[in-house]
Amino acid sequence: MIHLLGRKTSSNVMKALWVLEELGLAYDRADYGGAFGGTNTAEYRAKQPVGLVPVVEEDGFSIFESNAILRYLCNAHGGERFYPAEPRARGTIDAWLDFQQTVLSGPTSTYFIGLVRTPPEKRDMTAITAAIAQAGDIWAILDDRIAKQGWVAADHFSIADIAFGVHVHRWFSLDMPGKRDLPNLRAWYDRLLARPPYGTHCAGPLA
Ligand SMILES: N[C@@H](CCC(=O)N[C@@H](CS)C(=O)NCC(=O)O)C(=O)O
Repeated sequence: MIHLLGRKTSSNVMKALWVLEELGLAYDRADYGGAFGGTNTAEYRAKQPVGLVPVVEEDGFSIFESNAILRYLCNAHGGERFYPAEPRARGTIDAWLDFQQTVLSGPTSTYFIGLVRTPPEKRDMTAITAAIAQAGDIWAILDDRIAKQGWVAADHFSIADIAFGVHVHRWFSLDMPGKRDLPNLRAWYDRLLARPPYGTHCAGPLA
């Protein structure tokens, strides 16, 4: 049995939920992080050294970092259709997974936490406005790729779509000044919405 540790409002936990459902795996989930706490214990830190979510456990093995979890679950449970073994196909998906973590996650966190989890009087609107512009430039790169091949890293759905997809719902749901008009990105978001795990776990009300 697979155990997912992490609150379901976390974008990184959503990635794990989404791939678990796409793979048709049996799992349970326990609330950790945010208001639930539980991440400062020695036991939890042994699984995630800085106390973030998510963590996945299976038969005494545990793994952290959401994109590593995506890779592990596909590797361990027959997910080659979402994460091919062929070195170039895999390398391209890995590059976009790293790009999501290193380039996209900074600005998306700034505008999401700023607008959804911070009271209006405490918002740093200068930082939020800059993050919206920065994220718009990154989403425009995705818009261009999607126009050419339909998906983020390949001509089919892959775990790179999961890594970016959890953030695109927030982009389209938030009423933000200066948001770029990106029709191919919107069409891809609509295709993600047609996938049941995305609608169930990743496209609910923002919280
Ligand atoms: N690079 C890590 C980032 C994990 C992360 O930042 N998780 C956030 C939620 S999205 C978190 O744990 N925040 C503190 C909390 O929920 O207590 C990953 O992809 O797993």
